[in-house]
Amino acid sequence: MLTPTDKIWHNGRLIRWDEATIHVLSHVVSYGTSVFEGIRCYATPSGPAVFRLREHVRRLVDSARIYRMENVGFSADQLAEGMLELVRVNKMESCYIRPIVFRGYGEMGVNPVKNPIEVYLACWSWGKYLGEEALAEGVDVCVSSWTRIAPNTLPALAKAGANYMNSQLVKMEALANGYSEGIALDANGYVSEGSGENIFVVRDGKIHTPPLGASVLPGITRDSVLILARDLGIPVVETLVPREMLYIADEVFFSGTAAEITPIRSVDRIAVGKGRRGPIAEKLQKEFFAVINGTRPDQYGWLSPVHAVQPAAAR
Ligand code: PPE
Repeated sequence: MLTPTDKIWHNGRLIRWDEATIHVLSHVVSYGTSVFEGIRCYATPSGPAVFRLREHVRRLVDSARIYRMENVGFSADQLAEGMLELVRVNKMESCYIRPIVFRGYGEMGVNPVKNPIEVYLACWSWGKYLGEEALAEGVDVCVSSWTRIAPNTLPALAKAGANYMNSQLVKMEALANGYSEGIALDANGYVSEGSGENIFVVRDGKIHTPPLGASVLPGITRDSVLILARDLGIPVVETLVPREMLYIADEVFFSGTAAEITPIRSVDRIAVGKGRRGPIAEKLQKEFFAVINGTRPDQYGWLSPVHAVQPAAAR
């Protein structure tokens, strides 16, 4: 169960957790009119720091724009500052941050534009997404019988609430059949992504990941993996991945804010490689965790400290 924090940010104002309620006839409830983000704040030796805050805010603004919410009422800087303030007032060392932009209460009917845009920022403590052992041991997954949202239906580059009805079908089917997660194929039958993760496939030392045209969310962890792999000198390509590549791969792994970098040890009960975490996933995890835990200098500028850094003279 969700453990409440003190405050939630609503349209620029901090309100109590229990006050953050909406009317049942808000546009979002009937029509799914929302875009959102998922961001992690990590405990580092110099205090809590938000991972790739700018990139997440940018994707939120992009998602809103795709749905013709051209002005959400707050600038990217205001939203970013709102999140840092939220983590501060809730006194969190680490947490998951969930900004949500949606169409609220006003008019009924499919046309959303007369309904007010509401912006909420919330945070809470969120542990390991696919189970405690997943990061070290890997997870057992299946290819879903559900197809990922297709081009010209729901735009995959937007992180919209409605997309997650598709993700829920994928996830529920996987769990019902005894798997941790499902992988959806795109409308052309190529590998797309997990219900809440991007996917990577390794063969002969080279990493493959589906391109943005394969109905994937442009994952920020995905981008981080591409950068880390490049800097480790591991060849990586964004390319169409046929389903059967999953069965003959040396390694397969997921990336996501919640899932971080999670190895996959079997697909459809076929062992991936040796049936456990592979060396490339392990190497990338090591790099990734060194950055987010702040045990290595933040060479990419990926961490936004929650507490303002004191100028040297004031220390
Ligand atoms: N694809 C999907 C469909 C997706 O939902 C996520 C994030 C990703 C890829 C990875 O994107 P990124 O987080 O930017 O690296 N899924 C979020 C939702 C989890 C949830 O259950 O809610 C997340 O990981 O925060």
